[in-house]
Amino acid sequence: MAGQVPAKVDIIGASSELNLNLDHTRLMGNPKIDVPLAELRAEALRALGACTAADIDGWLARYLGRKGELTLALRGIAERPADERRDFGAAANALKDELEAALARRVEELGGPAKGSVEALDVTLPGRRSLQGRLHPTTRTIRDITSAFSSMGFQVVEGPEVEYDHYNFSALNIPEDHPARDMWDTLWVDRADADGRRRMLMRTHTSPMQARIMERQKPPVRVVVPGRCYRYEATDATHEWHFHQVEGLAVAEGITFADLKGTLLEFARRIFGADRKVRFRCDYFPFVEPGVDMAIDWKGRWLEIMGAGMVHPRVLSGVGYDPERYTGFAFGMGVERIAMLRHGIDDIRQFAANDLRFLSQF
Ligand code: FA5
Repeated sequence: MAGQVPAKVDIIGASSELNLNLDHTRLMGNPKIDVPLAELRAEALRALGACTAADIDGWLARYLGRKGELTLALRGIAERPADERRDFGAAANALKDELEAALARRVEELGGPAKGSVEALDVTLPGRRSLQGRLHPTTRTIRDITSAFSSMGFQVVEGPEVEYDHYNFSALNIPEDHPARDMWDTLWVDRADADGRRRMLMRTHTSPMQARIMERQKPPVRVVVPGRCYRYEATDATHEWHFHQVEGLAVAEGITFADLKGTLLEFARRIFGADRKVRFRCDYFPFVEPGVDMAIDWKGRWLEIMGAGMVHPRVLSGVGYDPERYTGFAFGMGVERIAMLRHGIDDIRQFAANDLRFLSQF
């Protein structure tokens, strides 16, 4: 083979001034530099002459595109022997200029750049931004809340949204026919037991996880439970029929109401800042004693964000804990309400409206 290759190759053509001393045998072996430029030139010009307007983009990609043959040759300059680099580089760049000029002439001959062709592209225009997804404000708020509690030593667990009547009500000291059930009307699952009773529902709060966790774990317990809840109720600016809560539960020996208050004040400081006003008030929940609710100042009034209290002895004994030995506190907070307070959102229905004008602000 080597004998058939002329030692001196006119790679640009007889009309060109760039006649280089190139030994083709030295171009072999590396795909980046294994490029006989003269052949490449002849082939590229022949192909260009045969191009229709529809073929131009393909031609451009094949010879001058990012992975085009001439582009690869240019990239291979650095890998050539030092004494050839300058001449080879000059030759390859001259060929590039020649092919670009030939391309421009051919495009003219064919009646100008086709719509959408590379020639029609103005590379000086700013690029189009690709759309980037982001977390829903509810998800971000849940993460902020759970990480505040994680740093205070709470584990994060999740539970089922379709729940047994037992965990949603009975295990929380709300027996059947107890008037407190009216506080949480919900959607029932159409699945009756042998007595014809419907025992499964969309959980009305995350509190059912209190009993589920305590049944499985001995004290000490320190968990937070984020999740979705459902209620059969009319919607307005601060009420949705489905929303999220984060439940909290801490049970051990010697836990007092001061621990509850201290933990919740620290949470409020981390999420809303030290200056935001917080209000505690007595409230009634059948599964705590005493019970409170916590509100944050919002547009000159108070927005309730959670219920809380000391776990009721009947709930503790129901899961096999000794209420004489163990005490604990629990709380359940509304995630969307917390996001409203943090970001100045005035209507809770925005969270599920799926409106990008709202969502892209977070
Ligand atoms: C409960 O759900 C109790 N499980 C909370 C609790 C847990 C008390 C542990 C004691 C111990 P309540 O129904 O008040 O309580 O709801 C708690 C929070 O969820 C409210 O303060 C509010 O922030 C949010 N929330 C309640 N209903 C809605 C609703 N319809 N839309 C949006 N957020 C709501």
